Amino acid sequence: MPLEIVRNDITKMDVDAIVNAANSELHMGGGVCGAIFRAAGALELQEACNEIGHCEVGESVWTDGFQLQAKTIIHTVGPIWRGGSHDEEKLLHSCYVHSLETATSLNCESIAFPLISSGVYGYPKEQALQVAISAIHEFLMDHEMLVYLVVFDKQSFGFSEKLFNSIHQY
Ligand code: AR6
Repeated sequence: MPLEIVRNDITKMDVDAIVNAANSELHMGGGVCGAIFRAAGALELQEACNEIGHCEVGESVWTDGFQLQAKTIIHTVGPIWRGGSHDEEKLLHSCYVHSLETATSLNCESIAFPLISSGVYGYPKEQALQVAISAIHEFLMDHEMLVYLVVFDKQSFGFSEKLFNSIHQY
């Protein structure tokens, strides 16, 4: 199956590209963003991000992976959860599609995503997981890529097991 859900630290993933849950200013932040900056080399990565300058919510930009195993970092900006009626789902879906299209244009054969928006940005984890899975599945209908969805915290992993069990029981 070309989509795998794994529990890991995304900075350890041996893939062509990893995705960062970034902010629009492309500044080093906390959460997965902080971990990626630290592992890649914060100064160099921030310099590369500064050259790009900005990324819209639901879109993506890319930089070198610097000291990561992954040769590319795709930075995407998820929506901040504001109750669910402010296009959050559409924008989150777009983050995955945009990042996968960027990876395709860079000839990546493998990519790892964190659960975008599900931390500091407050998107409910179970719903964030469903949006991620459906966007990735849609993309894989007509593209070849090995896609990992990396869940980090125990709660997200629990939801992913539940969701996969319910898929299997269908
Ligand atoms: N590997 C994989 N997943 C991780 C890791 C890791 N090392 N560390 C945390 N997570 P968040 P957001 C999970 O807050 O909600 C930043 O400051 C975490 O458990 O990193 O999109 C940015 O600069 C959660 O499920 O991203 C932005 O300002 C998921 O990653 C803002 O936060 C996403 O949590 C973006 O917020």
